Amino acid sequence: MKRDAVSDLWVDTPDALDLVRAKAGGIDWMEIALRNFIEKGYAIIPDAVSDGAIDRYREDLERVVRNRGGLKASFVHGIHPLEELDATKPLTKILDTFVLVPSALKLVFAEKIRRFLTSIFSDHLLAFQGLHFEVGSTQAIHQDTSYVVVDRPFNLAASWVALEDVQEGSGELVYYPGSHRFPLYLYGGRRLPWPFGRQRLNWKPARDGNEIHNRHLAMLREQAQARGIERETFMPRKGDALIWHAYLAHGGGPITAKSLTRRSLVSHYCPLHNTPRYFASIPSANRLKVPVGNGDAISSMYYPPRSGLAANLAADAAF
Ligand SMILES: O=C(O)CCC(=O)C(=O)O
Repeated sequence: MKRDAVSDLWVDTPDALDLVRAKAGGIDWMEIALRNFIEKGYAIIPDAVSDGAIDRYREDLERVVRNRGGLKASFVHGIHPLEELDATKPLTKILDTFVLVPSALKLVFAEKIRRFLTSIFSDHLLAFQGLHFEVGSTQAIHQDTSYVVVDRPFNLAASWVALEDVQEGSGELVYYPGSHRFPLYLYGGRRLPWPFGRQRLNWKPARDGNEIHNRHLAMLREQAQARGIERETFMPRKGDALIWHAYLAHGGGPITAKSLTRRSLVSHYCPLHNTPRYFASIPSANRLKVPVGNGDAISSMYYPPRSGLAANLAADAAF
């Protein structure tokens, strides 16, 4: 697979570190964050979101949940109305809350997060595949490119925003620093020669089966071990954010203190000129990049845009 088929972002070029100073525009925290993103595959942005914005989002979310406002959630691989699931169970993810709870947009597009992502993408942002967690996910360490698919696979990043101070034992976010430069693990293309069996970074369970995916997860552990990379843990305060590279191996650590919550919000982004692969599998009327101001946009595969998305955004005059 050719490098430019994977990414056309400056942060993935061999001379990226030489460009950091100019790209940071004299802003110290940006320079540190860009350097970390390039070298380690993630950047931590302290105080990315205000407590007030988080409190408002959490209150609005609770109200929408109480009113059975139509939110959906995934558990393992299935998608269900939230009311049918227990959000306090690990692996339950409330989907695209920014559609039905517009105050989420203040978190998804918080100024520092926007500024950082706009710099690495050299474009406006499209936010999609939002995940709200009440407790630690306990998800195995993985690379997002397996499941979050964009027409150019590394033109993708995610933000993880702490909605409360994270406590030890709550199933903290964990990751292998530097794993964004691990060799590409390719799905497809094994049984038939190119172009019939085109190589991909994403996993298609029905076609690929579980074995090749399990080997991918094992490979991440082996690569880390072979390079002497220790797993790191994110212990943020409320409002801190971590941005991960599309290929950073990360997951949810074990929950050893069962009573603890670990509220967090994950958003995936690509440059606005790129397109998530799911656009091909949803009704054409829903293939929208809905503007949210500042030139950025959101999209959702879970909620028909006309029945909420655009209307809610218009209603939230404060944004
Ligand atoms: O927050 C976590 O525990 C992990 C989240 C994650 O791996 C993801 O959203 O891709």
